[in-house]
Amino acid sequence: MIRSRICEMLGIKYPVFQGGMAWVADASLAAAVSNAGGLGLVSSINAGTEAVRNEIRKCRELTDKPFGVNIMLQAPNAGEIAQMVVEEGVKILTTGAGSPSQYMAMWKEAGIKVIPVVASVALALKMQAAGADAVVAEGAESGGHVGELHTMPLIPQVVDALDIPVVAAGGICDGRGVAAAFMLGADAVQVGTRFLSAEECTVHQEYKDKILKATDISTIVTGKSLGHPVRSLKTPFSKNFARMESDPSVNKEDILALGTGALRKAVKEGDRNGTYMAGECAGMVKKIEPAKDIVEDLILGAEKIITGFSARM
Ligand code: TUI
Repeated sequence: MIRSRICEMLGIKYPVFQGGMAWVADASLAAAVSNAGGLGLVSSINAGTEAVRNEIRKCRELTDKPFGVNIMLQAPNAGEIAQMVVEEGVKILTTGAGSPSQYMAMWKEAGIKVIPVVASVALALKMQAAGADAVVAEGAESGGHVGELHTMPLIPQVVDALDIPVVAAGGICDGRGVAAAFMLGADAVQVGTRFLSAEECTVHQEYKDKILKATDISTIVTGKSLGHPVRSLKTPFSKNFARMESDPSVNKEDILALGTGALRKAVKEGDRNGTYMAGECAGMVKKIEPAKDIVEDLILGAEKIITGFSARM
């Protein structure tokens, strides 16, 4: 069975993290992934700090297995969330979209395993020096907020630079991706897009339908001109967003206003003016199934490839 030092560190059966997807990763999904032997993550992006506290408490009722919280550092309430997770006795944290340096001492003091998401070797090194227990190195194939490097060159460069475990993310969707991540030197994988199709994922049906219909060329990165590049499904809305961005006569405030609240609208309402964040592997997601089947498919699929591998002639 595929196991790594991350499994011992976190007390999980399989080295599979579920991405802490904003608005999406609630107690229902996180508990299902943890119950399946992976690491479920509850997102800090929800209807405010108290709503996140509630999801953490709900998750604890739904699973007795380890789970974590993902903190989106660019959120206005990130500082409040950083405190709240300590109060709630959360044991595992991942962070995204920035550097969590200012919170590290508080979290380490509380005995929390801290696993920042990084998109470059420089930040990975900084996080290791600051006391991170592992990092998630996320390539730009992923959905949502993206960095510049892609998974294939990012993972080995981060692995070579660090001593702590590296979790590979970005474009990993089935056993082939998991096997590849291990070949690149990763100790675990983080998977987001595939879990959008989990039965326990509570996103609007329209979101799931759009993922199931996606092909290889269904995503687009917008927001680069605003300093927030985000990968999402191509829709009339996201294509219009891209057009406005490249039009010098449109001012930045108007573009920003268009994007505000758009992820929530997609997740909760299936709104056509929503942002349907998804990774490049959305085209590989073909059915709705229990989170347990997804976790097992990822692991068993990888094992089959690794044990039976010989080069195709
Ligand atoms: O954070 C993510 N993915 C996200 S966050 C998010 S929430 C959102 N909602 C509405 C609009 C936009 C976003 C959706 N998806 N992934 C982790 C990640 N972190 N990817 C890349 C990074 C990253 C990039 C630059 C981390 C640090 C960094 O530089 C930090 C520094 O200060 O050097």
